[in-house]
Amino acid sequence: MYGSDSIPDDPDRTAFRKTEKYKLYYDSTSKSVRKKKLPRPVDLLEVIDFKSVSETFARTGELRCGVTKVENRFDKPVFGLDECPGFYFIPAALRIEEECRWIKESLVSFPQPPNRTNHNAVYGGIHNLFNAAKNKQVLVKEDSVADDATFHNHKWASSEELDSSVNGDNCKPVPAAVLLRKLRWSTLGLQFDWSKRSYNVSLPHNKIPDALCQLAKKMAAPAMAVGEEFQPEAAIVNYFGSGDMLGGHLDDMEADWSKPIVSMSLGCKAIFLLGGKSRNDEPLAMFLRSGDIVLMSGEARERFHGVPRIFTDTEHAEIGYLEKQLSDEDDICYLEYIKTSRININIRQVF
Ligand SMILES: O=C(O)CCC(=O)C(=O)O
Repeated sequence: MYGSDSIPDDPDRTAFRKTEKYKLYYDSTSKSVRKKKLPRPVDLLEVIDFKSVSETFARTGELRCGVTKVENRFDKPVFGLDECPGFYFIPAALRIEEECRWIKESLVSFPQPPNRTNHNAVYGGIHNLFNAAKNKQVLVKEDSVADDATFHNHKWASSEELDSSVNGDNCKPVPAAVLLRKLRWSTLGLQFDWSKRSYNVSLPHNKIPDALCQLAKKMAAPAMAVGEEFQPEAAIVNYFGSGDMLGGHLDDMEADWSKPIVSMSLGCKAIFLLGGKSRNDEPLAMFLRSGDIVLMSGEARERFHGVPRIFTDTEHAEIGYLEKQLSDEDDICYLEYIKTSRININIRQVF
């Protein structure tokens, strides 16, 4: 699932996997271990850039071959692809203030129980992870269950408060900063059970926050039938660090595929691959920037898709403008995180 050092040369790799050439590979030509490994340059010429599509369209009214402008009552241009009905791209759909708001919510409130995260399996629900990381705290086992080898009963402690007698070898204190870096997903609304690959409606959950619901309804409009309104019931928040990727997959657990998945990008720029109904269909690659929104509905829902690469270097991440917006002392912690990360919030109607 994550970045590796060399490109495997397997003739049986599917067309989808081959396009994962965009993955982060490091040049390992240097013999010296001390020499910093550099990311291998990758040819980005074939990657569709909807920012430039949008700018060219605004300037000249022209569109690149294969791209269409979708008529809608939306206040931003919405683009589609001739060969992919049901796929919509809304470049710079979010205002900068909205980007910052959803970055903060994704880090502070979305991973809060009863929402589940990838940490649940080992630690149970963890409260206040982001603040604990900001305050350099560590997760320790609660005294009352010191003989229990799991971390399901835990509390935050400062390093000064650490009592080594409570935490045996099995349960070393874990820095919140490490847990934050290892946060891969959180789920909002109806909770998804990854082990069963289905929604488990009996798991405790909160409704999707109202502001996110309203935003998703508005953004979903270009993909909805006239007179119908999108009903956000669940969302998955994906957190990507440098070298992380999301392999080719289908989102097929919702009942009605005519309803779109509303997918919002925040933070560092990424490459998104939109494949076909088989892994053997060669995918199209496109850039996803902070503030872009993608809708996948109808036929597009049957297509494999994935994210092989995020760009965390200053030149390619394209989030310099967030530095100004998050320059207050209270916001620096968000900036530090997002400078080398990407967050994706994808919102779904389940039934
Ligand atoms: O990160 C993205 O843009 C895509 C996320 C996605 O495909 C998923 O969560 O199923």
